[in-house]
Amino acid sequence: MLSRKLIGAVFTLSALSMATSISYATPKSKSGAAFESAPYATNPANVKNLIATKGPKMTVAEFNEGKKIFFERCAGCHGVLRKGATGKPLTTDITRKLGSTTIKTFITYGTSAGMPNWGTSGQLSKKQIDIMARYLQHEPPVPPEWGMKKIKASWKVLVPVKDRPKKKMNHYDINNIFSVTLRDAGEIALVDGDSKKIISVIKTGYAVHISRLSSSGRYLFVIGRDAKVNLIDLWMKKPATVAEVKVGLEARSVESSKYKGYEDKYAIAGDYWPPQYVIMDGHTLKPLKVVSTEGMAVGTGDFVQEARVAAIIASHQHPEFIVNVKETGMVLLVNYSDVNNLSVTTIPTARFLHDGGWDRTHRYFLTAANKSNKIVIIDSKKRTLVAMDNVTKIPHPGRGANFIDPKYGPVWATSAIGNDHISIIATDPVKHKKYAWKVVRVLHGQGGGSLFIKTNPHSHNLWVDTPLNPDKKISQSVAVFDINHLDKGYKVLPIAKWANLGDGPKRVVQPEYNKSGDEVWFSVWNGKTQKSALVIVNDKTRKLKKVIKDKRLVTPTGKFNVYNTTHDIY
Ligand code: DHE
Repeated sequence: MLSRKLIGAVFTLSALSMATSISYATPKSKSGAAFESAPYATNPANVKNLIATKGPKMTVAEFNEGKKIFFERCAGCHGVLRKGATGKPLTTDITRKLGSTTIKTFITYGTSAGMPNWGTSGQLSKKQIDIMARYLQHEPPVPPEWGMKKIKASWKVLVPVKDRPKKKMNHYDINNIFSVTLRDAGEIALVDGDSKKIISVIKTGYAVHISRLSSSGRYLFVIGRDAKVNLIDLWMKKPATVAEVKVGLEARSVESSKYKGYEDKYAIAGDYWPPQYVIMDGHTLKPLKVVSTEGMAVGTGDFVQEARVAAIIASHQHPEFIVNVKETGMVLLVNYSDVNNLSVTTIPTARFLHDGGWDRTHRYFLTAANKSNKIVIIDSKKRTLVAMDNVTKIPHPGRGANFIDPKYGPVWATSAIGNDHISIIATDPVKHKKYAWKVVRVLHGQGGGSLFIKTNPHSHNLWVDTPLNPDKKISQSVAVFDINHLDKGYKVLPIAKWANLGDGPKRVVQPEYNKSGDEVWFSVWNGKTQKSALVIVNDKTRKLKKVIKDKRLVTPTGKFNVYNTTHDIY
């Protein structure tokens, strides 16, 4: 029986991924591979082979298989150049010293530092492990670049601006539409929050990742892991894609300009590969500027080629996008007032920046440097670093949760992947100065493996998911705290049980509120060939309100309510 607290445990996603896509092997044991090991969208066939004479012998066919396995299983953690990120570096100076036998042992059994047990879990065969051990002793093949020429060639305007509606042409309250990620289908579902009916299912990029809204709430931006951006017009009778572009080979983030005077004007997408961000026209996705994020790492000053772009958030204080560069630990404030002559403020923080969100005033950006176990706080008005708080372990806030703590005033909260901690940081430097930017409370949730935490200004509930916890009871339920009585602990709601779906991992992921803040929606994320659902809870009574089941809801994960996402309410 696994410990409920699981301090220091490794939480993994690929067991689910494996079950959700035909291209993955079926796992035979526990939680499997690391969270970061979602398959890279980069097509290994396009990556040049570098079979070095110094590595152990292997055929071209074996090398190609090694490359495919590496991109599907390993690149997320170790990086495509194998310089290390959340996983250890695997460059040939290291791997050749380790030798085939030791590498095989690591791959087979995993390590306590987080390396999954690919062999004993049955996800890689002995033959595949032997190939991988030899493959890693050859130079890492580098995926191609994806510069402006290729970006432009991929750009399509399907409905020109002049042919788009002049006013909203449908009867939906578009503010209460949810864009639901259908991860393994490469689609999003638009769900009407009022009728709870699916309005349409729209084809997007591969292993689609997040949705964001334009400042007016009219345009929806969706990014796939293959770096394809879809621009969807919610004013159309039946909302559909009006433009698309491929900004790279691997990506996770997209955002739209929100500063006064620039509403809906620009969009930005951040790539994992090539390491770069791309600024686009907000109405057409016309690519305007591509900027590399390669650079020196904070602390060491070492050059990092694979400096991936993690979260991006639009500033409300200046015409700027705030861009997290994961491996260098630099937060970039990219000023778009003159896109031609771009000016960028670079703030050194901590390495492995990942996700984050605003405090309730939308001035301070609180973001996780996850493997550094820190929350970095940026003042977007003064363009400075305010503080870096130590939190444990592997904080993962999503966008975090803002509420008024009865003792400490306005606070922002994050949960964590590596333990049951919910860290609460005070965010009011005016009326609660002595607490500001300090971790004022640590609550204990159901266990580690949490990805998202949520509340709403109209609610006194704080919801904490735990989809990566290896204990099914925990991954299939959600904890809810009463904000006014935080010391009284939490209640558990059996969300997956309520959905009554039959077989499968059925992980409960990402609470999201409706527009009026009286319902909270959860995804019950099952395997690709199994039934999934959306479960809606009455926020006041904490009772089940509705289960949305539909065969089109394939692997639902993130949900983005138009109003809350447009206005950064969380
Ligand atoms: Fe995400 C946000 C990266 C795996 C669901 N994810 C983010 C962001 C980044 C990121 C950088 C912040 C974007 C922003 O705000 O601009 N995610 C990664 C990864 O690198 C990782 C760990 C592995 C990978 O290879 O992709 C990863 N993410 C996942 C999942 O497996 C999840 C749980 C399911 C899925 O759909 O893929 C998942 N990530 C999400 C969601 C958000 C997100 C729902 C947005 C949360 C929000 O409330 O804004």
